[in-house]
Amino acid sequence: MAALEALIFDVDGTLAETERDGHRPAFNAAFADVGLGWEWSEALYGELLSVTGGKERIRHYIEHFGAAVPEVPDLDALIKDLHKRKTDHYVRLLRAGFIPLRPGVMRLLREAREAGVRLAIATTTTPQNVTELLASVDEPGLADWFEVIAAGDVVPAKKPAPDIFIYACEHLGLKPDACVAIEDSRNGVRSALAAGLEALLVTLNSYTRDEDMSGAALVVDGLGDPGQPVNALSGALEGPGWIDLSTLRAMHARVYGSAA
Ligand code: XBP
Ligand code: MG
Repeated sequence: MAALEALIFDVDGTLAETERDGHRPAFNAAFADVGLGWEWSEALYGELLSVTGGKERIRHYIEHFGAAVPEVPDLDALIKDLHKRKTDHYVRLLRAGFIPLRPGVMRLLREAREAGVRLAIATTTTPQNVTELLASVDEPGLADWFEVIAAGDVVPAKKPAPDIFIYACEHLGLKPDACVAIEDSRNGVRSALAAGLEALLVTLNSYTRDEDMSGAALVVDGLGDPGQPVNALSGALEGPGWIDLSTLRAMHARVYGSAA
């Protein structure tokens, strides 16, 4: 029965609300660069989020939404070019400081670091998007707090496949039962559970609040902060009423029966 040794964070929707006002306009700007006439509305993007990975999402849109595609000799090259343009636009948004971390994230990261609980990231997004998001926070060297940043194409299969969480645990040198995973989406829940990370906290957001998070140990509407308690939609919320290390330790102990 392992003690809690590490927190493994998802990025998009978990560390920050990046999708609606970050990735989505970046995709639309890339489509405009190439004159495609494609425009992903908030509602359409919410549907497209069922497919993880920006390149995979563009391909899904082409194949399933009747998108008008220019006559090109190599569709893969077009998708790759669009995604590179999108990433450049997204990084510009991050560098301009348009995408803050969600409430409570820095507090929890600091608490874990001070308690010697190790930190890692397991995300579908492009690695540069992670380092640029962390660099945009007013905490110099924040990226270095994470021993492992497992991101994007570093694994063959993206969420809901377990690959990225398995990669993170392996590079931490920890078994899943020594970790807590923090996610925001159904795809993330499926990925973490398939990787054996049953001590799983879900922080819902506007895109994922209606998704089926079955299997998560605790589902809340955010991390909250002192004086800003959160609502638990499923699972037992122990501790001060917002998500702190004691809450995560209690959740981990409940799942694995280990000493909190
Ligand atoms: C969310 C994703 C990513 C982003 C877009 O990742 O599925 O694809 O939507 O980023 P997670 P890219 O929730 O696992 O952090 O365009 O770089 O894929
Ligand atoms: Mg996410």
